[in-house]
Amino acid sequence: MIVLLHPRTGKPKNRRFPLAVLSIAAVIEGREEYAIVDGNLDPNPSQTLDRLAAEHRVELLAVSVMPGPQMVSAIELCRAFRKKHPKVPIVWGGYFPSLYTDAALNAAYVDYCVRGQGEETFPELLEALRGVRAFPAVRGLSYTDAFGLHQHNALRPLRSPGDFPWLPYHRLPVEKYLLPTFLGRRTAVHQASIGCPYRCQFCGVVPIFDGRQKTETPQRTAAILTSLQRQYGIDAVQFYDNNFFLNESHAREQAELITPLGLRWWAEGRIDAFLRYSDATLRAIRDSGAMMIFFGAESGSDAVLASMNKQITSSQTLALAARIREFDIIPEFSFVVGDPANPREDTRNTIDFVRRIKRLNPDAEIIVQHYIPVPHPDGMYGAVESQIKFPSTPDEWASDRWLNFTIRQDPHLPWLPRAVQRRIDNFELVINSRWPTIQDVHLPKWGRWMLQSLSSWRYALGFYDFPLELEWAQRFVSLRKPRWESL
Ligand code: B12
Repeated sequence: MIVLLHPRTGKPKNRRFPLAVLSIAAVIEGREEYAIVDGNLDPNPSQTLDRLAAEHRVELLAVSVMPGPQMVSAIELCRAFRKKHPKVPIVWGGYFPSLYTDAALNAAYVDYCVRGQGEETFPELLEALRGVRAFPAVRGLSYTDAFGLHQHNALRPLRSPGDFPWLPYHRLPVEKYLLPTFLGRRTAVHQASIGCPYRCQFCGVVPIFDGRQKTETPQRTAAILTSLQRQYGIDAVQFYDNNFFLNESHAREQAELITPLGLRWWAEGRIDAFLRYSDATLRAIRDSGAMMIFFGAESGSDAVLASMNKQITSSQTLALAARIREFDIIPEFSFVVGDPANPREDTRNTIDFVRRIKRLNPDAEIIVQHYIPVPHPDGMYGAVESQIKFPSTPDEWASDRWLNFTIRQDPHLPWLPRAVQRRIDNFELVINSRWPTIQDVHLPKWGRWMLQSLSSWRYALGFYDFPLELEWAQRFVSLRKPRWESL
């Protein structure tokens, strides 16, 4: 038996289909005996792994690992599993081992890493383990050879998700994954494409997919969503694509095909692409149920945008903020704050820019993130290579210092003065309190009102320092949020 493990990523109320392991399951479905263990659902995944190992001959433990809390959970589970079942090989796949392959291989509980797309590499790894293929012949695979050296086989060309079978949703208790969100009562997730064709120098997608993207046809996306609606009654969907909208005709066709389903949906798009679309296309997107689109605005300074290789301008962001309002789609603008060349000025500019956006479109949602670098083939944004040395083991990545870095909280960056970091955090707190996100369906009305009342004077005066009362208020309301999900 093969065990596919999706370690816990967060709170049960945020549980979604574990698409990464489902994509691997899809290519072995009907051909291999396998089980899926999802740490977002299973209260004791370690015990489940032991039970499976006691009841079956487990041939391989295959683990999906994203940087951050999921990696912490993966370490704990893999270490315990290795101790009890030392003969079972362990493979890691996903963003963590793809970005930090050597660090992953340095762990005593990781034998193989699958870099990038896994659907073809995984069955070939099984063949290699069974002795019918040589390990060096498995593209996308990394491993430690007999001399203790890390071998990184060449990456394989990207394939469209449409080239692989549909996901075997029936292997999961689907009901437990269709939870309420701001979009609907039964929200599904779907990823229609893999990779991204842009090369932003702060982004962790580029080193893995090297500026490439492959997308399934709009017909296939629509057929999958139709089937999920018929079988399981979904009424909303979050698209996980890094870049859901390609050219205008694709976007239009996609929108028209899903309109009859009456779904409400969220996706990520590019500001420049959206600005180019005609009014008719934007209306079609809205009519198909688009409620909110996430856009990487990143900065209000054109010089900073150029140094990130973002390929948009700040005036495009302002134009989109105004235009999209007419179509009743909420834009969610994300910012990467703390330009290493001048973090103080960048922070000041970004705060001013966000205020301009809010004047143009008060419904716009704002995400403020500290810039944290990732290894990048074109060089890290800010050319900070000499200032940062990444950990060389997963355990070090799991330390408080590096976990805070990964989740962009208190990231301890040598170029970011503490006072500026605090300024960014304080601004984020004020703006999140002044306009609590509509995505938080657990926030009661009184809590929303309280946060808005407490923060409005601060926002009006541009006074963000020492927001102790807001910290307290946020904690107070989050403690009293109703919990409607059950494990
Ligand atoms: C959904 C998601 C989340 C969800 C996770 C929900 C869940 N599934 O349980 C949540 C909201 C929790 C989340 C959080 C974070 N995320 Co996130 N997330 C994503 C997102 C949008 C989709 C991932 C996904 O499921 N894709 C669908 C599957 C099919 O694709 P995939 O994961 O790439 O899997 C393929 C391959 O990687 C490989 N593969 C994956 N696993 C395995 C396992 C095996 C055994 C094999 C063989 C192959 C394999 O094969 C799969 C099929 O080809 C991606 C962006 C993206 N579009 O990829 C960001 C992304 C992965 N997240 C990212 C980050 C940084 C985070 C956070 C650290 C951010 C933060 N500020 O806190 C947190 C912490 C994560 C945690 N809790 O551990 C980054 C990672 C790169 C980086 N910069 O380091 C991404 C790429 C976003 C970005 N553009 O920066 N995230």
